[in-house]
Amino acid sequence: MAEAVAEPSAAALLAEAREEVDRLLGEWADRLAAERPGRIGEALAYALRTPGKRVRAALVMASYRSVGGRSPAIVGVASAIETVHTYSLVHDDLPCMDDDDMRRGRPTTHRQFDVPIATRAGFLLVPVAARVLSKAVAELRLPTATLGRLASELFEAGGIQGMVGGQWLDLEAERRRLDLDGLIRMHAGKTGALIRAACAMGGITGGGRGEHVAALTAYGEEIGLAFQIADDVLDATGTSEALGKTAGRDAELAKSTYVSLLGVDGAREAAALHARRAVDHLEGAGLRTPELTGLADFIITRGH
Ligand code: GRG
Repeated sequence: MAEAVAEPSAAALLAEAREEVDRLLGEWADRLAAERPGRIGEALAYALRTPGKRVRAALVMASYRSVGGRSPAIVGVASAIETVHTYSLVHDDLPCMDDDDMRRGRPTTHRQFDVPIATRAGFLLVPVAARVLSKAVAELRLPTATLGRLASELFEAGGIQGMVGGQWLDLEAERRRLDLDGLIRMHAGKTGALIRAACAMGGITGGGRGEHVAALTAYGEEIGLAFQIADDVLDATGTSEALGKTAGRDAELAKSTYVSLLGVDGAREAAALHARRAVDHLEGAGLRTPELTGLADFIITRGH
């Protein structure tokens, strides 16, 4: 895994997010394996237990705290997003998409099990995410209307207007050169939508005022782009060992990326620009916190 370089409060938050989300998703893994004994239950548990950086979870938690949220039960909302993200990784690695063998330093789910099981486990994680979210909202004692708002944010971001739509553009763009606008559209959907939703959901769960949720959403939109640009740079410059997945896949698949369009230095500058814009949105709304600025910095410097 890429080494985390983050300012102290962001580093502490990421460590907290990893510990808390791993614990909660570990409980869900046990529950699902007991509900569904056999290979599918095992595959669900395997995918949920793979150790990610939990950046989206940390963004939920930091956004929640930035508007005054204080309950530790926020980890449930964070884990719901991480569950959707995990499903996307299981499917992204399938032979019909990126066809990868390693993820998070471990064999991908279809390598550990097989393609039909990994395909089904990926789909099954979507209703699991809904269950995780709904349990979290009950624990936070929030009204049903808030559950509806959070579910809309999460599942719209995960759908054709967001992550699936962006991945679709990505698959269509293989071996075809995209221009910068096309690339931004693809990145904003494929990676940005879920990250944007993480920030919005943190603000909504914390009961943030309209303009605060809007600023967090704008921050999330910029930071989501910065994240995917940094991911493109890492794919081009990192090692498989450090990344926990096969490095250099974008070039192998002849994908258009920020690196193929702007070069490594140009891509790094673009990531830094989006991160700066992200923090400006917070500043404009008086929401700048060390955790949120530290996460913006972590996103563009990770793996350096
Ligand atoms: C049916 C077209 C269609 C799509 C299904 C597969 C899919 C949905 C979407 C793919 C979305 C995807 C994999 C985007 C890449 C996002 C990304 C940069 C992942 C890496 O995120 P990290 O670094 O990973 O946060 P960890 O492992 O730390 O969680």
